[in-house]
Amino acid sequence: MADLSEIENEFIKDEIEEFIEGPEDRARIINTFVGISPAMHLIAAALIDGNNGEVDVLTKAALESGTEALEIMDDGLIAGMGIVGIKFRENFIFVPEVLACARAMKAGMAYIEPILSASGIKPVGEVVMGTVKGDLHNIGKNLCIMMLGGAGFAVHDLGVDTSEDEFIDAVEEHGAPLMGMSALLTTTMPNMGKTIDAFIDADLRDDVKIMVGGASVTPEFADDMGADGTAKDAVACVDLAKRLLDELKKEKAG
Ligand code: B12
Repeated sequence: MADLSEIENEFIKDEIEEFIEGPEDRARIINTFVGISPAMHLIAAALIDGNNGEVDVLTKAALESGTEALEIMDDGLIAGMGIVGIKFRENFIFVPEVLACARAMKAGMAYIEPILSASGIKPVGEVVMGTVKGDLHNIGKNLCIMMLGGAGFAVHDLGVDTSEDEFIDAVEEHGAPLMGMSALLTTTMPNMGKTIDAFIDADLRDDVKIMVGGASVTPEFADDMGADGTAKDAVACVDLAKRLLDELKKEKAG
């Protein structure tokens, strides 16, 4: 197993030492950073620092020096975001810091995305995400979208106050196998269930896996309303999305 001492970048090493406490998280993050180039460490460090100007400059320079866009995305931007996600989940940093990191990620992705789409690299999967009808809270949803994007999903963001029909139209339009709904108000949480019922009525429920989330959404609530799963934060949302996609593939194959 890789060891922390094998990582040369002092900033990344300190971040792991100070903030990544769980043994599984630590092993995964160390493995991510061992063996990647010094330039990718610098991009990840600038992203963790929330420095969008630096990410912009370093990403451009890496591309100009011949580094592949995919390598910059995986070993620089996504690797950095992995640490940010855990720091947020464990309450070492809060929404404003995460939003700064998200801006930094965007600065790098502004160079990477056009290259990847021109080269026809397929996303991990298509996801439709939105905050349900009557609800204007979007910070948590946007964090999930950012992490999903970082993990290679193509995300179609329907924004806030999204009606049942808007969810259905978007899933049909993009042929998305996965959908996520967010709700923060006790008065709007039932709209997630109503949207799921609308998918059943439209005979589309078997074609799409549906995840739900928001501070008050429990696994029991998600189950009761007929969702396929919930996750308590943006890191867990990515794991859930991957698991649900796998499940759908197996169901379709069998
Ligand atoms: C910021 C905020 C606002 C902002 C929203 C700005 C914005 N652009 O989002 C503004 C000021 C607009 C606002 C308005 C209101 N708010 Co408000 N708001 C909050 C606050 C302080 C923070 C919410 C937040 O962003 N949390 C941070 C994010 C990162 O966490 P999160 O949303 O839970 O998301 C994480 C997870 O839940 C999960 N997740 C989220 N979505 C999804 C989706 C999927 C698919 C998955 C898998 C996971 C997932 O991952 C996320 C990332 O880690 C909360 C209180 C609190 N501390 O929670 C009140 C709170 C949610 N608001 C509340 C209320 C009452 C209102 C208003 C009705 C107030 C009023 N009287 O006008 C209005 C409603 C407006 C509307 N129609 O929506 C109440 C809700 C009470 C309740 N249980 O119903 C709360 C709890 C405050 C309180 N204690 O009373 N609010």
